[in-house]
Amino acid sequence: MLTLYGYWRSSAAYRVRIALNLKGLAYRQVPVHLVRDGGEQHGEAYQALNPQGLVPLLVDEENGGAPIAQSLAIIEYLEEIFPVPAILPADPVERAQVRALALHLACDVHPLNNLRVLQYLGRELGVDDAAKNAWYRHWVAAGLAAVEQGLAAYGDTFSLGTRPGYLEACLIPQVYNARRFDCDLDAYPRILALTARCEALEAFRHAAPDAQPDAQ
Ligand SMILES: N[C@@H](CCC(=O)N[C@@H](CS)C(=O)NCC(=O)O)C(=O)O
Repeated sequence: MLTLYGYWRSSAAYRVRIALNLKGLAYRQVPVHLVRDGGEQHGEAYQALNPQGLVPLLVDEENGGAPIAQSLAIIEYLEEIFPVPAILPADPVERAQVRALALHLACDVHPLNNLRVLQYLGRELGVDDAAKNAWYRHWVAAGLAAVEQGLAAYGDTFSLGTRPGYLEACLIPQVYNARRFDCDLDAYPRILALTARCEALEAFRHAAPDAQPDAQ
């Protein structure tokens, strides 16, 4: 049994839910409330599982049950253990290009806008909400502009041709975040079109934040 510790609005957990669904894997969810009581991710029970204090976290009972943190480590683990259907391209160059776009979102954009970073800006540095939103939108715009250029390679389809995969698992949660913070996305027609194609698919609909059992 696969168990995913996550939070409905966590875009990193959303990536993993998409990957699990694209692979058709059944999984159990354990919600970790990131806000209530200061955040369950900081509590003793969760810290014992994941000292990084972040979601998602995956536990695969069939494979020893050792907790695996970090969404991309989890997704790559799933790709290794459940290789069919693959979510990365077979060609090494194409695979590296997909990873490069996904990593740009996951490593260069998302961490700057994560909950604890925004909390630090507000609580420790006294940054007001307007300035925090400007910060947020600045980094999203920089990241999405680069990804928009990168998507030119994929035409009007998906990163795997007829179907979405790793790239879309990272992109669609970032778009969800951007919309949540009212970022203007008009400058990214390829991203919007790809997002619409993905959002029509069951794997993405079932992974969406509002469809999660802990959604509020
Ligand atoms: N690089 C990590 C990022 C994980 C992450 O930032 N998770 C957020 C939710 S999207 C979180 O747990 N935030 C809790 C906090 O900031 O206190 C990954 O890809 O898993």
